[in-house]
Amino acid sequence: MRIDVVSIFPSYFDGLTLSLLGKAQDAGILDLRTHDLRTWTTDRHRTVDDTPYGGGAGMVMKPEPWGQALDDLATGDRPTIIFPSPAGEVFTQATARELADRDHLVFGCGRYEGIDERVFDYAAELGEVRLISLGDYVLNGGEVAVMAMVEAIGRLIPGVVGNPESLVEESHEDGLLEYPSYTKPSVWRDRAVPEVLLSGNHGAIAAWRSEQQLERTRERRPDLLD
Ligand code: 6GU
Repeated sequence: MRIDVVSIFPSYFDGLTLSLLGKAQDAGILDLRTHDLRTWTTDRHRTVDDTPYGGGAGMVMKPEPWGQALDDLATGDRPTIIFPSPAGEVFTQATARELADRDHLVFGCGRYEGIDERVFDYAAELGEVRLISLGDYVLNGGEVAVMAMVEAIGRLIPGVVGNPESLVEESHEDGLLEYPSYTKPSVWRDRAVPEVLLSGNHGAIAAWRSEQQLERTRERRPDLLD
């Protein structure tokens, strides 16, 4: 899979060279390229923003650098073009699964009060456009949101996570929260590991874990059970 990320702070994404996603890039499974939006400016000050038409607080990202960037990165293969935005659809594990199936993703990180609206319309001529939010709170820009999305998507690409079985027993994969985990010692600071996990009875362990998943989901995330 190829992923392009356009940002005025490309060094945010240095962290994605660490750990499993770094290994996936070394192995050629993931081709992740980060780009500085200012590369596509033409003026001496490399300007990416301007005042909003109609007035109001803050600055708006100019359309021209984004147009040039998209022309260079969405070259005929009709990628999925994702703009992180608190005004977008909410990102879930289902979104991650859907996007992990694509060959080419382009992420455009907005800053300031946002990107000139015409950019989204133009991008739709080059690929499938998605505005995606991490949730109902506001970040200063799309970079941190894109890091989260790239990690959630990247780990679903076959071969990125060494043991594919560890993918299926996680929170959200079956619509429920994950069951609790324990390791040695069996008693720690007067707290014992639940007896059933030491029993060797695999049927009883599976039943206990399912019960724990349901109970936790009911308690912490009742919205997932609706
Ligand atoms: Cl995707 N962007 C910004 N700026 N804020 C957010 C977000 C995205 N998701 C939640 N808050």
